[in-house]
Amino acid sequence: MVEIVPQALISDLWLPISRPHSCQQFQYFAANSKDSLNLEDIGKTIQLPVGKEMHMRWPRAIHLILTFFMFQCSALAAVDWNVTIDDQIGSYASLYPAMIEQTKIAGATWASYMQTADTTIDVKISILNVVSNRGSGRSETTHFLGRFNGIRLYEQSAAWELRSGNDINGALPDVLIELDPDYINTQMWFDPSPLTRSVPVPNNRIDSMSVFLHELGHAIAMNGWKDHVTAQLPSDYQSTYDQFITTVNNWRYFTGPAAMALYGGPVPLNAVNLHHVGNNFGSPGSELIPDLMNGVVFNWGTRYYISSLDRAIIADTGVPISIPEPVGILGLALVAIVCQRQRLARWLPNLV
Ligand SMILES: [Ca+2]
Ligand SMILES: [Ca+2]
Ligand SMILES: [Zn+2]
Repeated sequence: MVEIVPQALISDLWLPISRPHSCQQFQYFAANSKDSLNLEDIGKTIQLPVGKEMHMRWPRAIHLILTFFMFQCSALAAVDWNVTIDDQIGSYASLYPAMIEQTKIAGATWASYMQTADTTIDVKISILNVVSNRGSGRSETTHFLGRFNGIRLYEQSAAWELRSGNDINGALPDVLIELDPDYINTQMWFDPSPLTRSVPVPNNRIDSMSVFLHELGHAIAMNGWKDHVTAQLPSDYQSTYDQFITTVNNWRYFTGPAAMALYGGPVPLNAVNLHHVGNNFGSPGSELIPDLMNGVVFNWGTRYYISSLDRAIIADTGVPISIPEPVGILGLALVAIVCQRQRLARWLPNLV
């Protein structure tokens, strides 16, 4: 089990953007809809205006301390992320350790917010030429939940296994992440310190940890079959994410109750790819461009963290993931103390 420093709660803080980017890396995706959730991200590059200035709300040190103690709760969950590399290009052996370690950390970061079963999520990273020249992430299959109002409902198999411990496809991989060699060669920067995420991300590169967190977000929940243009289902089935996609004035929104409560209303989804939040400046949801699961841009030189909104959306899909409440510092400290005691009680049964 990987020991991680849980920096993800800091995602609720926006760190200052130190410099404007004259050229920003645009990452949006289109996806194919098929019988199982076999979807692929397709992206391209455009120029965007400079991002908004954002500021830290709480002192970073206080959050670091609290997140450390909050993580003690997550230590109760026993998800092992088993990562294998399928290098079809054959020239990336030197990056295997970083890819494996970072995917494990990204998975553990997601799981740290969840109430999970004891299980092993097998992730296969395939390095191969894909049309998008970029990356993608998905579960390998789906789990049938039932028929509601005549529509069959499916969750992604990774979500099912995380919450139930049941592996729907046996020894086959549960999650597939695809990385194009061009994406690796020209875009991705592999963080030499993925636990602390403290080394500056180069100005001309996308942060690898952000990529792995993002792709796992798709694999766990933000995926489906609705057509990206029409928002219509292909047939009488939908994903747990699809069910909350709603159209208002020709814009698509996510209308899960937890996400709406947090956001203050329907959450604008990306007009090009429904599996992401936010749109470009001048369109609904431009303030969501800094979100990990945004569909507009992954800035070079920038780290992305799991946001409260990401967690709320995923909670709406049925994954048992915590959604932060505005409890303040004292409330967080109290939870941290309780969790720390629980953790100690687990490892030192005689303590309490
Ligand atoms: Ca498994
Ligand atoms: Ca499996
Ligand atoms: Zn994506």
